[in-house]
Amino acid sequence: MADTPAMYEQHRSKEEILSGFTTVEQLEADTAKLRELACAACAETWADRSAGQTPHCRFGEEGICCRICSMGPCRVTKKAARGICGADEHAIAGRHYLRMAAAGSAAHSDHAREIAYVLRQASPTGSFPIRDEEKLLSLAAEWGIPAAGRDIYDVAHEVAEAGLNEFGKPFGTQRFLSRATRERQALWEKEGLAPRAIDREVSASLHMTHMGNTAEPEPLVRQSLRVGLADGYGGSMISTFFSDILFGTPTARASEANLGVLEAEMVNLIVHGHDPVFSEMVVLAAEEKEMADHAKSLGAKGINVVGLCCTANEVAMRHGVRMAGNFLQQENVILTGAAEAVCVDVQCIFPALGPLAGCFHTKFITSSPVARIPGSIYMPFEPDTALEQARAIVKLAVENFVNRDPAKVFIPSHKQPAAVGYPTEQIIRELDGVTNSHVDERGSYMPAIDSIKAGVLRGAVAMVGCNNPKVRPDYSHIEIMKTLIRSDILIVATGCAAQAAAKAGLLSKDAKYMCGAGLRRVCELVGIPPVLHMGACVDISRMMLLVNEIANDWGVDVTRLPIVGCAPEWMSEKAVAIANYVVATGIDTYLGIEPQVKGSAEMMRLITEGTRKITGAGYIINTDPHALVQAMIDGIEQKRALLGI
Ligand code: SF4
Ligand code: MSK
Repeated sequence: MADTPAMYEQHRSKEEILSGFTTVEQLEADTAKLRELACAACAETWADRSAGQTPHCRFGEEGICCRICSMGPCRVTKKAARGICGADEHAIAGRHYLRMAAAGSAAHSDHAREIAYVLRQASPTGSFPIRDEEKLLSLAAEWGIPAAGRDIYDVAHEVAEAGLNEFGKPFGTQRFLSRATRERQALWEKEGLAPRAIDREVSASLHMTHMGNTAEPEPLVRQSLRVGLADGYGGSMISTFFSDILFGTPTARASEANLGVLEAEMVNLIVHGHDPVFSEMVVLAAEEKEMADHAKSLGAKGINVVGLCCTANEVAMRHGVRMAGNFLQQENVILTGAAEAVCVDVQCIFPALGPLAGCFHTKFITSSPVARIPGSIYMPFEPDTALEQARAIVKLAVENFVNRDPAKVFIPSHKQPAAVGYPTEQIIRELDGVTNSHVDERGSYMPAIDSIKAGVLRGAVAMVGCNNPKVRPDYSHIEIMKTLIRSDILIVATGCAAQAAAKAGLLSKDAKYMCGAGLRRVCELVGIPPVLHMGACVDISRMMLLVNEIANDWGVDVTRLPIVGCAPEWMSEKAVAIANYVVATGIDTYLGIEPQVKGSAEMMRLITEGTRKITGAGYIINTDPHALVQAMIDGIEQKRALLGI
């Protein structure tokens, strides 16, 4: 693997190492070149369409346009302060905000449900055996499901059913709430935020926002927190646990990132989306010798599977599969002219990929009834026949190699080494390697806590979220992360934020040379990069486990920890659900894109200050990344001062 700092240190100076990191300007130059090729191929990209959509409609931007019923659409203006039914700007913006949170929670949770059904069908001889028995048995014990003397698959099926019941159970709240600190659980109970069945919370959100229902903003914000929690401690957490049971809990491993991972002489097959059930099978099928032989018989040197967006995170942290990029890089992959197939499952897939693939030889394959896209080859993926279907997809890609037009190929050379796969279990393992002190049998975060108390580390930031054309793509992510690590603040990252870090080299262990002296010492002692890759966007649930466990080990409430969240380039409804469960967990959340509620002063007050009275945390919003990161550092220092450290 390329990420061997000791080797670099022998041969290269710190300056040489630092000059090898890919800059945002280099990323932008690669994209500009690919856009020229798009023009030549008569294709358009998100940048063209974004120009066509700018300036955005002010009413939509501020959240004060309502089309919830057919008396509308109604817009709030100086002349008309209320919609036809009498809803004011606070009701309209509040309802939209809750609907975004509910849709995000539904998306993550439906992804989880699919995985639960696959676990329900797991068998030792089928496409989906159990790969992490230990995690299965510990979850069975946690959920009171007997395992002694039983076939492991019987246990797995009962755990899957228990998980499925979390979606629609008529009584009680989410099982995984018990993973939060006792203080949080009590607070959620007291404030009426503890989420009931996942589907119930999504459904209740849609009901509340139906015409003629809640018009008061605070209950809408409270329900946003609750439906967010149904995602964070329901859908997303179920997805993460069940994926680990089925595909193995990730461990630290080497990967590489950016468009330079595409290979000119190989069949390039790109997996994109979120659901590991699909991408795991494609990765396995592509590893079969017959497939490689077939590729060679057609003149390719082999098959190169790479990931995009959150699928990249999933397959990188379980297989070391390399990562071609994040959300706004999805079109670039096709524009290289070297993508034989782009196979997608669900979420964050541009419908633009259909027509774009048509300008090149690329086969664009959709696999889920949830994401049907014009211009694609639709191959609905079934767990029973998953491996055969994955083989068919790989074969399609391989046989498309001969259709590649060498005159259209341009693969930018930039790529960076990345150490990926740091779930809580791996972080604990790394810390246990430094000390023998144990709080309990799972190991301890005390080395990290002690470093924070001593000021060697000032704190930690969870960097999450997407790209958004409203800001310079990846610039906010990368600038903010570089400033944080320079300031001795450790980062955990997921989703497209983690991909941005990977493209800039911040997931490599060499990134310690960009850190302040304290963080660099920790990185060297523990043997970790300064930005720890925790997975896909559903894996923000892993971050919640981490923060709650740290709070327990430290013995303080989550709100008092010098730990914050940041989504500088967020765009999706899932991000709204996430931001709500992060705030509900007591973690201040710094946003670089304004939520679309600006037209309501009351909603702005509620999401920045009002939630503080309920959960102890809120949003801090600033579209200038430099101001945002400074606010974050100030916020962390303020929390340190309150702790007296
Ligand atoms: Fe207009 Fe009220 Fe209908 Fe919304 S719910 S479209 S504000 S009449
Ligand atoms: S893929 S939700 S753009 S992180 Fe999870 Fe990236 Fe955001 Fe999609």
